[in-house]
Amino acid sequence: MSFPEGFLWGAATAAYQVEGAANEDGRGPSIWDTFSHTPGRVYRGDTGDVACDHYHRVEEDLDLMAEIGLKAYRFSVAWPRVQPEGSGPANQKGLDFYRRLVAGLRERSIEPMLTLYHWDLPQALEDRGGWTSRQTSERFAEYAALVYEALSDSVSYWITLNEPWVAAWMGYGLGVHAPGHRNSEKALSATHHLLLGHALALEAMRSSGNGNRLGVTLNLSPVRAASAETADAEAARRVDGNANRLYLDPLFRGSYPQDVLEHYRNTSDFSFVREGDLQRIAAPIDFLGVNYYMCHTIRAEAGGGARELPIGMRFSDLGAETVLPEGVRTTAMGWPVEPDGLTEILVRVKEEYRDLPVFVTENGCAIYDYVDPEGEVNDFERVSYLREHFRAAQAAIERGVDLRGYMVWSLLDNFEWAEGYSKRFGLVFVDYGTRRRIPKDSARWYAEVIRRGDLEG
Ligand code: GBH
Repeated sequence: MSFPEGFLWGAATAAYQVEGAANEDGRGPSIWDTFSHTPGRVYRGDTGDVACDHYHRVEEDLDLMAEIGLKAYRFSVAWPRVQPEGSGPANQKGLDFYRRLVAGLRERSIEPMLTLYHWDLPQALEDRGGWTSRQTSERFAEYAALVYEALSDSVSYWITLNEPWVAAWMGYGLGVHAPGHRNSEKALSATHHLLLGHALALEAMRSSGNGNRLGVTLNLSPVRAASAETADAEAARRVDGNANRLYLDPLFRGSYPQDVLEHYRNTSDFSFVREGDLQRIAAPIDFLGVNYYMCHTIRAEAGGGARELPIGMRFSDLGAETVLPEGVRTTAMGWPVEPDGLTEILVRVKEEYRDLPVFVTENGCAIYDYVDPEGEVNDFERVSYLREHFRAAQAAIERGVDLRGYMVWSLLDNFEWAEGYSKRFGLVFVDYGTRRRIPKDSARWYAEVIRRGDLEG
């Protein structure tokens, strides 16, 4: 079976991970500049100062996209390029970069998909409370309006937020991402203000009235209990509440899940949730973006755990921990490879929440890529990973999911947040000494899939 006609095969990146040029053309500092320049926060002290130098190599990167035959490209706009201080009039030089990028995409018939927020909050706003402040939601809507005014004629797909769970919990709860707070009350308040920011931005963009499609991207993971024990099932339900329902319920049902509110009743009084907020958050979206990487297999926290787990997987405050299911492969991130979870989560959104157009806005894997003596990158593991996940997407389509496109994470190897440059997700290898780009075998394989429109061969 083939993918639907017009299916948007694409690849994704995010501003801070690829652009570099951190101090050019009026860009202000973001929380990720501050965080990455704080010793001990990012592996080996890596920063996004130069990254892939995409800001200066955008023409070359556009040509690479065309070579692969991408039908779509998902990128994010750096808020601190547009508003160096997080408020006030637009910095035209910042907007110009994205105007050039979008024009280059259009020339090559590649559909742009724009994300307004992929975690690079202007530092000036963090200094006033960041996402724990309601003001930030309002500033975000103003920023969205500026970008929309500049690009709504040339960009049809708009994503307000990338992964509010990660921004809130990894940034404000677990402290492993910028701004590095470790406080669940802050993570809950950040969650609400991110969702409110999404709502206000959507209102601002809708009010200029044109036919563009507006949505939001969530990272979603099926959650499975590690055993039939009641304690494990309860722990799995808590993780599902925190990771999935805390975002899906307000967006599609206009309410926070009762069990999650109950779980955190001693952590927060939720006074940041004001009358009318949830109704606004539940305003209809035109599509949902789903970033899928893995399932969570959960057991009740054992205490004195048998092995070290990556910090994010401890799900602080949930009395739960992740286990690696028997016989499951892992990627270089240590994440389990579970393609059927993609089918499951897409079907769940349709059956439990809403049957709406969906995009896989990210999926991909890190492996230990290297350039062989022939100058090639033979990433057959990435090819199998992608093939299996494309099949899982196909299975979801067969089960009635209205899947419109698939963005592979990522076009390029890039700054992998707390892991710095040590983890490579790209279809294209980046030599960080010279910034030379080398398309991997997976890029050629993907080009073939796109050309043929099916997975055979
Ligand atoms: C995406 O995040 C990001 O959007 C992208 O910028 C990034 O480069 C890419 O993935 C690869 O990391 O919470 O640690 O228990 C994905 C983030 C990964 C968060 C899986 C939840 C579950 C493991 N998600 N993670 S953990």
